[in-house]
Amino acid sequence: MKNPVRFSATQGFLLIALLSCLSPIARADGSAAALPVIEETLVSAPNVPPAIHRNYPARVIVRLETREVVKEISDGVRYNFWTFNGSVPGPLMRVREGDTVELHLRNDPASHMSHNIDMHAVMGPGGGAAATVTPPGHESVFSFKAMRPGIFIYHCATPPVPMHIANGMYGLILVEPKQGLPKVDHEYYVVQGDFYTTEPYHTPGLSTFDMKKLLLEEPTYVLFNGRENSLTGANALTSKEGDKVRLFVGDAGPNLVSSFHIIGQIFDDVSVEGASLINHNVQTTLIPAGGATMIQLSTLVPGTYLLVDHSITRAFMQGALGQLVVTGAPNPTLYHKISSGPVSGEAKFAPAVPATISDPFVDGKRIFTQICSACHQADAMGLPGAFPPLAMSDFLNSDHQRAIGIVLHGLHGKITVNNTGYESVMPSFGNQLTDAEIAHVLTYVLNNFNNQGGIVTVENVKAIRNANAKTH
Ligand code: HEC
Ligand SMILES: [Cu+2]
Repeated sequence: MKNPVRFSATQGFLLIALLSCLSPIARADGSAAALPVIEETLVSAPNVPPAIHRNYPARVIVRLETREVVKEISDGVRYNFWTFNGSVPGPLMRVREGDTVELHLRNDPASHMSHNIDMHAVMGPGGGAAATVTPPGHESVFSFKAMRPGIFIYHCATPPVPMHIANGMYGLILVEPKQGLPKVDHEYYVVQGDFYTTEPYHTPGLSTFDMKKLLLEEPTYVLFNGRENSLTGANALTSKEGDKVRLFVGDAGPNLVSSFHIIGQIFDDVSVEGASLINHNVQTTLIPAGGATMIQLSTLVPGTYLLVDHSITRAFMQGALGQLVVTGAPNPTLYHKISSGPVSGEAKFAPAVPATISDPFVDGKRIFTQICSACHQADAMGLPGAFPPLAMSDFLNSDHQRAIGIVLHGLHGKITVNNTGYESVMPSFGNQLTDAEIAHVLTYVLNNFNNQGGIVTVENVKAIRNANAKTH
């Protein structure tokens, strides 16, 4: 019998040529060694690497180092973070659909424990966690093919996993679709995370991780980019009138789901759950713990816009607050304040009880219960970190005139009451309360709650209201 498989010299040559052509794509070990190699440039949040303009796959080398660092979590409050590359979140990795990503994960020799990485862009055991367990002073290298486009969380997955995430070990990896993303004027990177400390919110000094609060899912801080005020003031995100902005927003948890919202902005396009479905005209988008999204918006009206988790306590009392500052000329067709000022004639906010009440103390108690106690509490003891006490308040007792001004015009900025600092906002009640009502409530407060007594008269209030009206 003839050998059924027999090649001529020419056929054999062709076969070898064909195999060697295919080999970069079809190698059995999957290492795609023939792809062009690109060293990923990493920058820290809220910045991101530039858009990808390639139309071919590459082998992208990403170098991360896990580091345990003590940094500020809020002004004057320090925390021992565990990080990728020293920052929370770790840098955003940007690759193209079809790329092979080669991750080099080093663990700082000064670390106290092993770390690894689970990337939600990976299809494979543990999202890479199984291949990257790295003790202090070691390095692990693993590669994966980024097969699906989208924006994905990465995080440390070393037990106890919630603790590694709660200490700041997370970031985002963007896998751009082959055709790229629509062009925008600015791109920013924000990751929300919840933090658990034994010390109450804003306790100066070093705060420590609290396992009990983690288990109860009762965070002390809920933060964008691992630090309160990381996106406010000089650090605010910026844009110009008419610009398009893309936000890559993640929620690392470990526990809370984010109701991400920008006050005064509607999102043009939101990639639902960071995937390929695009939703339009969204007010608030849900980001699950361990999820992310891409948001595109148009900044049409100049002003300062607040980024919040619209589980709003987290924004105003736990730190989940950022700013987007839009510069440009006012555009009255789109947004225009027409007027504000006192309404002529009778009181516009009719008091719930007629102001004919003869006893100022009864009236004062009514106003205190209806209005002041909402914040300062029924026992006037206030709430730590949020509302100062009116009970035994050295601040109140030392200056009645100032107290009248506070109720008339509100108060914000740093104050110290009974040796404790507060920095919050009290709204003004000058439009809502009459001079008599302000006199009554302050007199009531001054003569109750172990305060030092005293009387505030209608004339006192009138004088301060008029004095301020003149200077304004
Ligand atoms: C919406 C919450 C809120 C309400 C309602 C409110 N306050 Fe305040 N008040 C605050 C906050 C917050 C501060 C501290 C502001 C700061 O940190 O600068 C404050 C501060 C004060 C202070 C000075 C600090 C101190 O403890 O002595 C006085 C006095 C005061 N409020 C009186 C009143 C009175 C009287 C009423 C009712 C008419 C009232 N407040 C209603 C939130 C509120
Ligand atoms: Cu870790």
